[in-house]
Amino acid sequence: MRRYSAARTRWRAAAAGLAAVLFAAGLGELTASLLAPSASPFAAIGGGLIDIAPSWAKDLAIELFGTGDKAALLTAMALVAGLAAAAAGLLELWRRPVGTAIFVALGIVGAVVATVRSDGDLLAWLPSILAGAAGAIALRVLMKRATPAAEAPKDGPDRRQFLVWTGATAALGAAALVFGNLARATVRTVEAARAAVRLPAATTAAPAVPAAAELGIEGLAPVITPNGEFYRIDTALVVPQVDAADWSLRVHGMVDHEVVLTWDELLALPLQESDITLACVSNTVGGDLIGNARWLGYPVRELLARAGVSTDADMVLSTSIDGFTASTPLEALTDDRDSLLAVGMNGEPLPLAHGFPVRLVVPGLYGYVSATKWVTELEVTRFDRASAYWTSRGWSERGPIKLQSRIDVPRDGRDVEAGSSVIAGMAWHQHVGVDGVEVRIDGGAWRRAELASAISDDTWVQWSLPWTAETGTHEIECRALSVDGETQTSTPAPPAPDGAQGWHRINVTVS
Ligand SMILES: Nc1nc2c(c(=O)[nH]1)N[C@H]1C(S)=C(S)[C@@H](COP(=O)(O)O)O[C@H]1N2
Ligand SMILES: [Mo]
Repeated sequence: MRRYSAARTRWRAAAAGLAAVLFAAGLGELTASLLAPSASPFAAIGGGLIDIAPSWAKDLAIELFGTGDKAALLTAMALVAGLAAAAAGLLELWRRPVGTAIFVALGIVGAVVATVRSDGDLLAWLPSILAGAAGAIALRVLMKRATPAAEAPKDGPDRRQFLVWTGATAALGAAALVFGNLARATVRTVEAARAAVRLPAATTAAPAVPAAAELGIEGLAPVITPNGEFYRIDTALVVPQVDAADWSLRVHGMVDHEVVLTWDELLALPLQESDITLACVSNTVGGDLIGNARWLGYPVRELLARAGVSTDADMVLSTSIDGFTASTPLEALTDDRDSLLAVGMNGEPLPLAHGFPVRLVVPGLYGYVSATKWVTELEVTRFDRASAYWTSRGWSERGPIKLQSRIDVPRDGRDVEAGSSVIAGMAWHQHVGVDGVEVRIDGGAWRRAELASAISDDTWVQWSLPWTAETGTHEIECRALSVDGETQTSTPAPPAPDGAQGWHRINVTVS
């Protein structure tokens, strides 16, 4: 047997902590996958962190990671969990039972957060409590084997025994993690329910997309964004699983009579199809948190008319199954625009991540004040009586989408071959309309680009300009002109509080 070494014991304690946390996480995920996906300790604590994080942290996360913000959060949480677990191992070595107490405490925190965040899920606390207890017990058991036996303190622990026990614990945990995620993926009842949905044809179909709306330039965003490429932004760490058969929408508040709508009732109503470009207020100048789809849904205007809206009301607070809320100016839901209670996206039921079974889509407003996914409630109210998820976190109360344009071709920073070339991009000012786009090179004169056919004022539009590229480095800028006479401002502004602005400017090298 090797001589007992304090340094080696510290490594063993840290390893015991890591194995214990893997074991705990595995058990937590496995039970959550069988009970409720949102009750997984990771999802509960991550979701809680998203809710309590200050706005600047969320803005930064979206700016840095875009739609990868959730993967970034999970990676960071895994790293922190690993470090905390190693620390718990060391603390158990030096100040027993502080390490095991940390596991128990984290389990309790997870259970409380999961319970608070769950929609009446009676067992939401269970995965976290099991995980905390499993972690504490695993740490106890492994630490016994990491430290010398009381009867032979000079000999040190049995090295082989420690390795076998720790390895087995970690392997069990990893297997449970993998199995838990597989189980969740194969259960997928809501994905199956979605696959079985047959949407009715639209009573009012959208006109065909004009052939001249799509310039077909390589590298230019297509005028209709395929569902798989559509940006996704939301606060839901785990995509809510709402079966259409269980879905209903309640319209209440300042109305003459409450209306409750089930999925079957909704599909039986005359549905309308409309091409609408959705944009996120967090989109930076030149960014890609914007997409255009053909939506199928019931006009919100008709639904509100059925409920009878009080003349005192000026806002509709929509609520998602996951607790997210948006406050939409009433007039945007009652005027003649195509605000939809949408069930279809580009000819399919809504993808789960985009709000299956039902979401709101409102032309002209950023998503945070309008596009509630997994929507279950519309409360007719007033701006001075209620506020919503983002507006209570400092974002502007009204969220009209700003006049914007972007250069897609050539890509910023790319090399361009000298000679005849093309500059192309997108421009948008939803529910107002784009009248033109101008481009200038190296600060020279503005030149009018050719505008593709717009699908409608509610959608973005492609533009292009032939360019004879001369050797050297060049700066290219664009600005859009609005149907209402506005010229896109050069004054830059960050996304908060009401959307980014300024000209998109790129630099390329021609050789
Ligand atoms: N339930 C729920 N709906 C939501 C959000 C959310 O966080 N939760 N985010 C909103 C925001 S900020 C935007 S920009 C759009 C994005 O819709 P998409 O993910 O389908 O592109 O959804 C909106 N609807
Ligand atoms: Mo957004």
